[in-house]
Amino acid sequence: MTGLVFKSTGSWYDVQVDGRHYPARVRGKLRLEGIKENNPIAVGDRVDVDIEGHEAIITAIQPRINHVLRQSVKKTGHSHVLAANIDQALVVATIKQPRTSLGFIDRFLVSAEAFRIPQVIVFNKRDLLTADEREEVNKLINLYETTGVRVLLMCAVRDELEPLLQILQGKTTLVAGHSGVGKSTLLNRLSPDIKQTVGDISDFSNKGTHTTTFAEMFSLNEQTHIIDTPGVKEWGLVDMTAEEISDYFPEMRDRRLDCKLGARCLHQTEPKCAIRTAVEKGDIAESRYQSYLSMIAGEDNRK
Ligand SMILES: Nc1nc2c(ncn2[C@@H]2O[C@H](COP(=O)(O)OP(=O)(O)OP(=O)(O)O)[C@@H](O)[C@H]2O)c(=O)[nH]1
Ligand SMILES: [Zn+2]
Repeated sequence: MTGLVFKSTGSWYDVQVDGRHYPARVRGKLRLEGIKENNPIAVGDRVDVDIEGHEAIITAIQPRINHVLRQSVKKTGHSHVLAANIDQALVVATIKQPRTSLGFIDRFLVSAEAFRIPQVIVFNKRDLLTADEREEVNKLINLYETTGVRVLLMCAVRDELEPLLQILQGKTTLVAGHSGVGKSTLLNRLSPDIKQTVGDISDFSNKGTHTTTFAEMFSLNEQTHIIDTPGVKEWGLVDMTAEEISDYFPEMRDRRLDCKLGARCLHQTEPKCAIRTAVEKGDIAESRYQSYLSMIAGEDNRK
């Protein structure tokens, strides 16, 4: 039988089989091609299971369409699979109370792009914006839409959820956001289950450390899933070289072929750089270029 992994603590799993949830464990040592860890089962994985009484036994991990890595908590250089089989990645951001930095948004988008996952931005707390701030957010919406991102401006406490539900329907969406942006407010409104299940986390907390950094999946309906990622500050830019980062800025990807130094150009001070020329002409947004520079410098703009 096939099961879908909703929760993974590294030793126990919550697996849905035929619409029912089972606590699950692994029999033997499972490996997945290209992954060094043993039993690299992640939220979103499809697994082969046997049902034994009230428990499910995972016997194999099915091939993935993709996965997202996060760096190890202890910064040992190892990375873990945070979630698998993701259709899109959504970041909740705010212009104020608190302000999400563009560096954080860009880093999120670039990381998703590197895993070939389409992106969505929800700018929340629309109700708090002054006319000037509204104009600022409209410019950002325009900027991100031209780079191929879907963008919604909303008020999580009041708005109809229909436009967001349309974006989510039929997909598995990884959701991230800084503390305070209204992610919980939004998720709880999307599904009453989410609050309940969040309260259940203590069942798992004594079975593994770092519980708060585990991703968890919720169903909105049979075809629609949300993966909440508390540890999102740690994901992305894993194993990425400076040379490849501009490949994950869609507006830089094609232009960089025109740089005089070709693939060796890092678009900093090199001569005849097509990216810098495009920034000077206003064809690439200054804020995106600054995010790029900060990423290749290895700066931590996960705030
Ligand atoms: N004015 C306004 N307040 C909002 C909106 N959405 C959420 N809030 C408020 O913002 C605060 C933070 O919301 P949360 O949903 O807890 O934010 P979070 O992103 O989950 O943050 P953590 O719980 O810290 O992870 C709460 O007081 C919410 O009521 C909104 O659209 N407008
Ligand atoms: Zn260049």
